[in-house]
Amino acid sequence: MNLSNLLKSKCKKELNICTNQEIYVALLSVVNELAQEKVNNKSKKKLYYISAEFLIGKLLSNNLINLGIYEDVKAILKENGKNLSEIEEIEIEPSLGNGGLGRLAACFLDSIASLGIAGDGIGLNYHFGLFKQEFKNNLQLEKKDKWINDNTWLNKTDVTYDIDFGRFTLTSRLYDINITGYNNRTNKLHLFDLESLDESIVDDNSINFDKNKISKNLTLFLYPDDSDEEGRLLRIYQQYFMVSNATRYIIDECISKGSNLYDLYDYAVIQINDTHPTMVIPELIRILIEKGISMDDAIEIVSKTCAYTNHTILSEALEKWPIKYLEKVVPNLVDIIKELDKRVREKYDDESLYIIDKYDNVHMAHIDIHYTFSTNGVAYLHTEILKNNELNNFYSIYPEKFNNKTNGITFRRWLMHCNQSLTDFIENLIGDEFKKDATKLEDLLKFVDDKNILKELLKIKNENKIKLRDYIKLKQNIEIDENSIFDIQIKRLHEYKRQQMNALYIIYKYLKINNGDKPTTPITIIFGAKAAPAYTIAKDIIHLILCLQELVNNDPDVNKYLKIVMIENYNVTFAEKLIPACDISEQISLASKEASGTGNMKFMLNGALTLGTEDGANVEIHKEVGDENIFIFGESSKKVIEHYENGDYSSKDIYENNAEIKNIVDFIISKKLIKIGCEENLKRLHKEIVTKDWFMTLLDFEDYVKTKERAFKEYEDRMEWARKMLINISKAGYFSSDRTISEYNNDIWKL
Ligand code: 26V
Repeated sequence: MNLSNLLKSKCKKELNICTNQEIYVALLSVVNELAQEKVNNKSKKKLYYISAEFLIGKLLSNNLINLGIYEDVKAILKENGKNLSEIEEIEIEPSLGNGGLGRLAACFLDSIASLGIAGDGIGLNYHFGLFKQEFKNNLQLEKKDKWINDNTWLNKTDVTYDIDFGRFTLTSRLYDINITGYNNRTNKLHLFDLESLDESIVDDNSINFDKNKISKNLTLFLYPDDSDEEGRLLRIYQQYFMVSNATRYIIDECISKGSNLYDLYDYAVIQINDTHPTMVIPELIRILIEKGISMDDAIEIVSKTCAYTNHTILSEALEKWPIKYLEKVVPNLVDIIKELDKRVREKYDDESLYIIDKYDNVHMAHIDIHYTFSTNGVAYLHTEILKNNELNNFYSIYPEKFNNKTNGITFRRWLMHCNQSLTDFIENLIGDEFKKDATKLEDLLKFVDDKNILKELLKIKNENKIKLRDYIKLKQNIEIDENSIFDIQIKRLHEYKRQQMNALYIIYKYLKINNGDKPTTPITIIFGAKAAPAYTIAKDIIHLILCLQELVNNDPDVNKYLKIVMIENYNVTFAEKLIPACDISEQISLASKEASGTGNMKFMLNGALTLGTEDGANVEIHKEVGDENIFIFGESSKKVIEHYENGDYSSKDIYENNAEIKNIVDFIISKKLIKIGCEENLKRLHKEIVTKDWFMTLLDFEDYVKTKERAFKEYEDRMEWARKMLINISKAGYFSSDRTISEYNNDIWKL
């Protein structure tokens, strides 16, 4: 049946009289049918990518692109007076991730399928996701994000398991989402859910619920608040539920393909995405022992089957669970974890390598490194810091296990889907090979001195800026000028990412403009960020930005030159509109702290120039584009690490000895801002910056301002800027997740 008839048959009437909603539902069904035809269950060995987050974004148009029917569907709808982008608006974005870690997992699934590799994702189906962010009185409020309705990509399966928590048993059910590859096979994202979940226990309009009712709350939220013991226990319940289901599923599938379990690693490779799924190691050992395999053999089999990816060096983010929590939640695993620890102690006389420390905390990452065959970092610098600093003791005993896999992004979503005009422009210049082989983008370098081409590139950027202008007006009722410079910082809110430094720049600029020192080209500074509900200082930073937004945008003397936008409920869908419209990409983390970053790559690919520190993958972006085509500032990671080692950084010294900085920082608690905001929050943030500033904002502030001013100045020369844009786009090929996944496959998975 041709596509048009198939669609009609799903709608059961002529398309021109269907509502958008009806067409959306029909497309969902068409896509699932076509995707299902491409599922391939024949391969012997398979990858299982276990992750607490899969930030997949809306799937309709990506699936249409990957199935090769996007243009056809668009045309058929147009013939019938319908508009595909309006239909895309109907889809609700699943709220299954927090930030880069979850979005990386989603890009990886796309690339795995697109490269034709047999590999499925395994995670949890959180009904209310992370949370929906709302702003009220310039503060962040958290609401439940009910993303599941009758028309999602979730397909209910017959697979259910009884998961034994020692003190009680809970039943799971598996829901599958089809992951279509670009002109290739379909894989699956397996999301386990709790059969007895009760959505009604969450208060309306909030994220509050009884954390003790595990049989009702287990899959309500991603990262439920863990500032108290109940919250921490709930996270362990969730993690065990995830990995116990995963283990059962993997073992069943491998046995059905003929594994005798002694050869499990010939059938399965398990990639552990950060430490949230670490308990898969003792759980798999436990199940193998249950099946009659000895402890020695079970440990060996599991160590040959599992590999671990580290995504952060921040010690507060490296999971440690008190053994007494594990005794309560997963008593079946405790003896195994103690045995794993005992074996480490027998071999090494070095406390820093132990799994259970002297305070009886279980270090999850240590289980991973000892009992998997591969530990990788996510960008060159990050892996070097793991090897030479953070995990140096482990690196000394297992040099062969450590490897780097620099992150990547899928160009299907972050170019072809989100920036169709740029995609067409590139295709007209160099053909369509870059869609399968991203390094072909380098062919664009032929055009760097072609004025007409550069003008066309600027025109595309300007059109994307107009689209964003209209979208922001529609969503947030803020008016911005498309001829201003769009300077964008979108990422989780965290002190190490230093949104506060950008906020201080706003104060700097506001004071300058008030003093009559006006920028030649107006500037629009855009933020998007959610702060963890219990992370007070992060929420204070959002508060500061929102207060500045109110102050600046309502000041008639300033708002002609400077505008601030804080995007409400920043998510993948919003990112897809922001990134193509960006001029300057803010990647300003304290050097050594951002493991990689992936937004930096998306911006580069869409022709934004990076303003950044030598951190994470910025280092590699810098190397690709050269000094001329990026704005680098700030202290090096080496120096920063030395500051931490010597404990010799003092923000107070800088504050007290630099009158301009003092003036800017003190503006946080000025009458003007306190009138707009909450005195308590602003004072707390001010104090934090002056007396602690753990992530060294003031250390880099002057260099940041200087470099940002230089970038704004260089923006004036439009041709020169466009040349830099084109160079960034042409050098982005390395950051395709197809490259990353090929490396994982060649070095680790071997599928
Ligand atoms: C988690 C937490 C949890 C609570 C306390 C503070 C804190 C700080 C950081 C994190 C991050 C956990 C892991 C993570 O999401 N890492 C991100 O992984 C991305 C994909 O590899 C990478 O691009 C980002 O640089 C890295 O931050």
